Amino acid sequence: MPERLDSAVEPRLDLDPFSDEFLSEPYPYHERIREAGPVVWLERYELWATARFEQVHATLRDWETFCSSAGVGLSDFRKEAPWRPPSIILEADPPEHTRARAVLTRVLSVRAIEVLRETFQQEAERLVGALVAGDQGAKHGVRFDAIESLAQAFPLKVFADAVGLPADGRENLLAYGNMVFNALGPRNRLFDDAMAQAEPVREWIAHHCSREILSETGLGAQIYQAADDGELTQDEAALLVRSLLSAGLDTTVIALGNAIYCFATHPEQWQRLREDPGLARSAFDEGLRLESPAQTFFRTTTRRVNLAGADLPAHAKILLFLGAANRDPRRWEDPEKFDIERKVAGHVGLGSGIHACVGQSLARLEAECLLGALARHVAAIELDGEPVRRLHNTLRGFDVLPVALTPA
Ligand code: OVV
Repeated sequence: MPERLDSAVEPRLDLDPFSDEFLSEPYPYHERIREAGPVVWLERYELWATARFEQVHATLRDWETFCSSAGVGLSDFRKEAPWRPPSIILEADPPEHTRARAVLTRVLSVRAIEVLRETFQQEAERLVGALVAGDQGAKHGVRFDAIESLAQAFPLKVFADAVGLPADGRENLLAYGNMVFNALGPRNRLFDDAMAQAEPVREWIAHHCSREILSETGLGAQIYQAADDGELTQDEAALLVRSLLSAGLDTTVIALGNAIYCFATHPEQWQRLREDPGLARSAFDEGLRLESPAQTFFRTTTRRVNLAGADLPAHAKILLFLGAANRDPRRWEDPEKFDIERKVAGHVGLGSGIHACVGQSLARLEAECLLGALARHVAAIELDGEPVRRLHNTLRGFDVLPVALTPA
């Protein structure tokens, strides 16, 4: 007789998906996990995991069996106290989730967001125009860090304005977003460093969730309006503003940085975008598929369940490798190819099901405006030095991305 039930579990892998080695170059590890089986047991964390598209997708969609209210990170909220009061949308299940989700779905709908398009477009033109004009004269190319000057600068202006935040201190959203997503992983060095960096801004964040701080017309005010209309309590409104501040900035910064990296390393795809800037929106999604900003999320089983032959007990954590599912050759032709004309709809870079990214229209609008402006004003974009990767428990992206642009 085996000593423990789980000793019979196959296949077992002794990988640490939150080690520097794994996070620096995850794709060969993803392949090992995907090819070991549809569902594997990660010994290090005593945890189930799946890296195949079919199982990741099915798990995301079955919220009754794979719940979010025990946390969507490694930590089980039923066993460990969360580092902050749980999100009422991310870390909740129906019926509680439904009410919060309805408010953000409305406030962030394609139609509601459309009023921001002109402002976003003007800001993208202004930002790209200024960069391309350059200080040193543009003839020999313009060199800068695309993370700071594009991927951060644009959302820090347009997203924070859209929410209704004052100009002062908005860069605090970066350290906070970094913390929120790192906290989904184990309490390793990345977690501790992120916490140390975020500690000084936590009070600022809490203060900027309050009604008095936010402009009267922004997305934050619209959430408080839902509270006035009886859909939420005032405290719930503050927590939903906190969700915007947690998940709305760092994610798009990383996604835009990754898209620029993909183009800088695939010049022929840049030329395709230049020929047809209308491809900007789906090019952004192709970047989300190939270099998924949110690499992983967890779920927790609510009952015993058989997933593709694996017998999971109730209250078990399962790690979903979204970034690996998005490169599963069972689902994608030439998965490692960056092809802005592929049929990319259906990727799980923004999740799937009831918890799929509620801000995705806003993210896509930002990307469409920024990449569109670049496509019109930039003839060529190349790497101009070694990018510096950010090692992170959840997010995959760059801290520094040196590029050289040739103005159009
Ligand atoms: C890390 C994360 C993702 C999505 C939503 C939230 C946080 C939230 O705070 O609601």
